[in-house]
Amino acid sequence: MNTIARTDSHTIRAACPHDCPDTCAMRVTVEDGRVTRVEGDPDHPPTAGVLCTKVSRYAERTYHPERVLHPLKRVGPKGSGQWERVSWDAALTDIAGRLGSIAARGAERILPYSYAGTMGKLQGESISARLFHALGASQLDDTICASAGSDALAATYGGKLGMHLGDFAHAGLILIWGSNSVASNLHFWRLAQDAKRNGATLVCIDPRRTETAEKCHRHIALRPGTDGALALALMHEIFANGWADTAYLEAHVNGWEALRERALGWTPERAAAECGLEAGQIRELAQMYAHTRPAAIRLNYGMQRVAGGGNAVRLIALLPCVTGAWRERGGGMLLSASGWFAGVVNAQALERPDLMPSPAPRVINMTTVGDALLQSGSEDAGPPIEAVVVYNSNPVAIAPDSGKVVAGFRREDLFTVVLEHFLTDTADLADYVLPATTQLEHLDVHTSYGHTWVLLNEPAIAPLGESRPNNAIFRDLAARMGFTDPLFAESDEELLRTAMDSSPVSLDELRATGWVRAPVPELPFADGGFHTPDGKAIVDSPLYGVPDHVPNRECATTDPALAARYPLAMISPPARHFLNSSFVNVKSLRSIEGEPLVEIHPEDAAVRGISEGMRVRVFNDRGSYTCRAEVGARARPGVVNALGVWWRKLNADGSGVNDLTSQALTDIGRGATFYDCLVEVEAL
Ligand SMILES: Nc1nc2c(c(=O)[nH]1)N[C@H]1C(S)=C(S)[C@@H](COP(=O)(O)OP(=O)(O)OC[C@H]3O[C@@H](n4cnc5c(=O)[nH]c(N)nc54)[C@H](O)[C@@H]3O)O[C@H]1N2
Ligand SMILES: Nc1nc2c(c(=O)[nH]1)N[C@H]1C(S)=C(S)[C@@H](COP(=O)(O)OP(=O)(O)OC[C@H]3O[C@@H](n4cnc5c(=O)[nH]c(N)nc54)[C@H](O)[C@@H]3O)O[C@H]1N2
Ligand code: SF4
Ligand SMILES: [Mo]
Repeated sequence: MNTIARTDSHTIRAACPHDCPDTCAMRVTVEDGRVTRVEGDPDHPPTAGVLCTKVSRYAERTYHPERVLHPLKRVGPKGSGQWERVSWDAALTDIAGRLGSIAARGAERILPYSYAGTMGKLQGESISARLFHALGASQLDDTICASAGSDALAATYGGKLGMHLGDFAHAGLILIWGSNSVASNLHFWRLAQDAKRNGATLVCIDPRRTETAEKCHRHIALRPGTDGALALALMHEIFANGWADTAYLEAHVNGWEALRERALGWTPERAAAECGLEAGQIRELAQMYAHTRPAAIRLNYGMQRVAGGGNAVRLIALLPCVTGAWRERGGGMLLSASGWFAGVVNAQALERPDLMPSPAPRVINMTTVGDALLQSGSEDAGPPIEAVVVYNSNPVAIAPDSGKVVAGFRREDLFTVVLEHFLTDTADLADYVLPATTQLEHLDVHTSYGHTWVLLNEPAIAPLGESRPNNAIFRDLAARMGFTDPLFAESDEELLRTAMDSSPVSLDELRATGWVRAPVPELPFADGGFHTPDGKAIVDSPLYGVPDHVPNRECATTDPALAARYPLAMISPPARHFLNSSFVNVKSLRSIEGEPLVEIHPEDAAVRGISEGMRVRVFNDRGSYTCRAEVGARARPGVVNALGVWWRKLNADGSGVNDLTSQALTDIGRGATFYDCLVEVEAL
């Protein structure tokens, strides 16, 4: 029987769709056709029955009175909030016609813009990608979050590979590096607690005194963007004192001598000056890391959102080679586990990049969408962008340098279609808003970047109102644009079979249990075997050379004149009860977060006449952000923390933290540099 037609009380197996390394298995209780409870699956090992506060409120988000439940067409000027309810038929006929006539002049004038609003393989990118590939639309370079770290891992180990999540429980030392795990990686944090109970030492390396930092044994509060220098100084100590595992290096790391040579130039004193730390702290950390076994590193993407993010990830990723930590259960490092899913869920078969014309259409970097829409940056090769189709993302809130992003989306000559659950900052500037289903209303399959299970998400309820899964919308649009090949009409069930066709994970088992572990070796790199051509880790990359510390673009070392005008470094890590800009409109969660705020150290506050709770203006040459000051020790001197990402329209003056951030890119991976940002703060 079709589960969504049932009227009795029953439970559905589902998966959390959000961009979070934990990818929880969920149990959804449905009573009389309505979801009454969303809980963590107690049997799924990483989830262990627990969801975070945000997703425990998923039903509140799904039944939110402000859900967009029928297609909307703009009737007033852009951004005026004047909408007319239209039928699906009218909306899609008009959209197909508009996109078709733009494509007739050159399909690169159309830009699809999507990210990880859902991490589902089916609703994330399948029929959409097929359509835009076949059309020859501009390609989107998906750099907004993780590309510096991803490309750095690929350049070091040949892929996004790391320790098993469960093995952190066996560690004797865990460096939690650029990760507020309590907020953003809760199920790792549980294992770190297990390790702690068994005597492990936890060290947090983060400029901010986060919820995580205050629960660790040590907090190394370095300046933003100086992680590469710290990693080099740790290696300095390990090599200089003869603590390196030269047997491991010799057997499994190409060119390790070049790494030693580079590290020997980074004394703890030199790094301490760069990082804003004491040399003694670095010596002590090096000693701990070299001598505590097993030693694990949980790196997260927070530390790679700076000019030198890629180099820093390469250096930190090599630390377990230098000490041979990979040899032991509980030793090694994890940034992303997604490389383990190659061949497990077939994304190529879903997205069909082979449908693209030759030569391939131009690539637009999603991080510099502001410049791309205004043709104001370096990314202006080719014709102007005349249409944007946004799904699974809220660029007006989350992309850097909002002043330009907003101006771009406000262009009267730009045709914008947004598939959404809510009237977000981006939907507000659309010509059409099309209602999409949530995870409770559609089928999907998930991999994870923090563990190694594949999960199935069965729909629990029928789509609310007139909402439709992304795929249903793109199937209908493709047909109206004349794409009649059956591959544009594959149902979600067929897509699921396509994705799992040649997988080592059985679809039948997945349907029966809801989650299946991908085949990953137990101690993957105990004896080398990295995913590089010769199985050895790489120091001297043909693309990027030997890794080094690359300072922030916006700091006193690189740009003293700028630092004189804007002396405070701003980072904008996620607020615990939001997920990027998702959940900001869920009242119960927003009331926990309060209002947009910036944390500032008491010394920095005092010289500016700022006291606790005061309204302040944070500003630089790109823009300004108005929020409340929180004076205290969460911020280190010289650094302010503006937690994100609030909806612009929920702030009194409509400003957002990304009014301040820059479109400059990382050293590796063309990624965003949200945390490489100088500002000044003044009382209002
Ligand atoms: N609750 C919640 N969970 C989330 C998210 C969310 O928005 N809210 N976002 C999700 C997403 S999209 C991602 S990509 C993942 C990972 O998302 P991340 O953005 O990595 O999330 P955090 O774990 O908060 O890590 C950021 C941490 O890095 C610190 N940091 C900033 N700059 C530096 C630096 O230069 N060096 C070092 N060492 N630390 C620095 C910040 O203070 C913060 O504590 O989390 C996901 N989980
Ligand atoms: N200043 C600053 N900016 C940041 C960051 C930061 O740390 N600081 N973090 C950056 C990072 S790491 C990331 S990953 C990006 C994230 O940026 P985005 O990927 O844009 O993530 P969200 O803001 O969560 O927006 C996702 C949107 O997708 C919608 N959505 C969810 N599911 C579906 C679906 O099935 N169909 C459709 N059509 N829509 C759906 C949601 O309603 C939501 O509005 O933000 C980046 N921006
Ligand atoms: S957001 Fe992360 S921790 Fe929360 S339910 Fe989803 S996967 Fe689990
Ligand atoms: Mo992200």
